[in-house]
Amino acid sequence: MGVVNVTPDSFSDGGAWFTPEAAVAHGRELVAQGADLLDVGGESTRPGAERPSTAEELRRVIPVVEALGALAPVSVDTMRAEVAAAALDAGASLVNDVSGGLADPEMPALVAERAVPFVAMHWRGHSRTMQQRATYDDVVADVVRELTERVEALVGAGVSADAVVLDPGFGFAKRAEHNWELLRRLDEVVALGHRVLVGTSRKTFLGSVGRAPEQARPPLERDVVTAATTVHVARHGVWCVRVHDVVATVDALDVVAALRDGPGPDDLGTAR
Ligand code: PMM
Repeated sequence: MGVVNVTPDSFSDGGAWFTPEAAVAHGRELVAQGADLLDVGGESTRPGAERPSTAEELRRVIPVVEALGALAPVSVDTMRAEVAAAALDAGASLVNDVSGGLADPEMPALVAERAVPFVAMHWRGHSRTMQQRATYDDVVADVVRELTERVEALVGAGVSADAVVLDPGFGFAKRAEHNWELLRRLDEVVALGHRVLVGTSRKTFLGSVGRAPEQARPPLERDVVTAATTVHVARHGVWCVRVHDVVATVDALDVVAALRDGPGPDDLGTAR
């Protein structure tokens, strides 16, 4: 899943694709590089971010979904049922809600009615205050329990269990040690039996891995460490990775496929 952020303030690619033309061109490039799915979002969820109005979010997202939906499967990254409905009408085929249906009480019914896949991420509150909620007894057990509660609520609202994709929510109300523990014990999330989506791409905990805080990698220099996490999670049975750098991700997934299946038919072992 390639990320198309139509936002002025995302932490990872802050404003680079803010005009509809730039966002569509970027999405086109990600598909050419091998993305199977494009995630179009109009609200930044970086820690501390303020929310755009619904009208502004619609203005950002809908023209881009319309243009890219003709080219590839598109998911809409939104916490608002009204935006999700308009995006589905404009050609999106999946809803990615970082609040797992908690932010907008209308969301579960909409997803049930439209019968589309729904990514329910682990979430404990909006970005402005979420890092204050990063307290856990056992982060993996707590995330698994809270995701299970979301599945029950969604299914109770009429969403098919098969349509629910789960995401542990890397970086959302999580400190670095929480993110690493979730990666280490990802099997416990996969064991819930749903498809799993992982979004580690360019997150802060990858900036500082192996380095002193003052040497931390800035967001645009986190694609190699992101690809390393992709190898790990792909080997633990995740269905999808949400990433900014599709080229590095395809390379990482080729390594995983070669480890699993052997090298491809073109590799005669003569090159080196
Ligand atoms: N992370 C961001 C935005 N949307 N959606 C899902 N399902 N999982 C994530 O981890 C996730 C997401 C924030 O990253 P960005 O600002 O780089 O898009």
